[in-house]
Amino acid sequence: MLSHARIFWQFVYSAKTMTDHKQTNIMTLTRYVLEQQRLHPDATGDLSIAMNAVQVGCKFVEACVRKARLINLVGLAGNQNVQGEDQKKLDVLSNEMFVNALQASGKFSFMVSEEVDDIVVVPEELRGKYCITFDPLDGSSNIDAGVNVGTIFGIWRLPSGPKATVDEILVAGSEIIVGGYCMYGSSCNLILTFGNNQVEGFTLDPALGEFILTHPDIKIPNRGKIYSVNEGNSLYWDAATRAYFESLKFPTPESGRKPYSSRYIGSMVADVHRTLLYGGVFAYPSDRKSRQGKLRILYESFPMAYITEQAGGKATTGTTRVLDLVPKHIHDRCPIFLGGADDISDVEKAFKENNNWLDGTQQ
Ligand code: FDP
Repeated sequence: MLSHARIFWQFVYSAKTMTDHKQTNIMTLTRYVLEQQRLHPDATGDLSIAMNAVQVGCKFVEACVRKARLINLVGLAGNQNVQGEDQKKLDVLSNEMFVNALQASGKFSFMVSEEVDDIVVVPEELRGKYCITFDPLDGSSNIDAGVNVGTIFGIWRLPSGPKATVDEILVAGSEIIVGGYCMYGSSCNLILTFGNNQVEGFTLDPALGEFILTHPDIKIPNRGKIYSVNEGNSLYWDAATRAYFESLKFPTPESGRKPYSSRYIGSMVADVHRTLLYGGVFAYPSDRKSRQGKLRILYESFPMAYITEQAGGKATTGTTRVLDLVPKHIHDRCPIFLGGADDISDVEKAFKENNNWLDGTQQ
C-alpha cells in the first residue's frame, strides 16, 4: 500500500469510527490480504485462502478466551467439571481449531504446532504448497489470571509444493514468507507481515466480527526506554547478559541516558507487542539451566524476529541473527533479544565484549 494511503487509513480508523460504524469503506484484514494479492499479478490466491483459515482460528480462540472462565475452559486438560463432563484445556481446544481450519483450507501440507509432538501431515487430498508453524495459545500459563495471551504463526513456501517431504520444514528463518501474531487482551489485535518492510496491525471489531486496520505500517523506535526479561533467572545469566542489563539499569554519565524501566508480563505476545509499539528490548536469553533459552524457534522466535525486522528492528541470540538459525528439530529453542535497532546493537556489543554461554567463553 502507498504511504499516502496509509495516512488515510490511519485517519479513517480512529477508535471512534470503529465503534460508531458510520464508515462504509473500511480496510478489513480480508480486504488487505486481497490487495496484497493484487500486487502480485502471478499470485494464485492460495495464500489469501490460507490467511483466511488463520483468521478464523484467531477469531475462534478470541471467542473462547473471552468466555473461558464462564464455560469452564480454564484449568487442566483431563479435569472434569461439576457435571462430570471432561474439560478441554483452552490450548488443546485452540490447537484443534487451528489444525482443522488450516487443514480444511487445502493450502498446507505440513503444520508444526506447539501442542503436537510430531509434524502434522495433512492428508494427501488436502495438501497445498505451504507449511505453517504456530503456537495456538502462547503464554497460556497466564490464562487463569486473565493476562493477555496470543497465537503466533509463521508460513513457509514448500519448494516442492504439495509433494514436499518433511525435511523441507527445517530451513533458515529467513525463508519465512508470513509472520504474525494475534493478541487476546483488552482488545484483540492481529499483527501481520508479508515482508517488504511492512508490518500492519488490525483490531477485531466484535460487532462486525472483522479485523480492521488500526495500526498501519508499524515501525519500532530505534531506541526505547523499556526492557523486558525474567530477571528471576539473572543468577544463571552469563557475563554478557548481566553486563547488558546492568548497562540499562545503571547507565554511565557519558551515555547521557536515564535508567530503562522494567516491564515483564511473562506472555511473549504481550511483551513483544508492547516492545513493537513502544520500543526497547524483549529478551529470553540463554542461562546456565537452559543454554538454548526457552522460546521455540519455529513458532515463537522466527515469526517474532521476522515481524521485528520488518518493522525496522533487530533480533539476535546475542551472537547470531535469529533468522539465520536453522533448527535441527521442530521443537528446538533459541535465546532471543529483540527490539529497536540501536538497542539490539548494544546487545550484540555486550556479547562481543563479554564472556557468554553461546560462544563457549563462559564455562
Ligand atoms: P508460557 O510458558 O506461559 O506459555 O513460551 C511460553 C512462554 O509463556 C512465553 O509466552 C513467555 O514469554 C515465556 O514462556 C515466559 O517464561 P518465564 O515464565 O520463564 O518467564
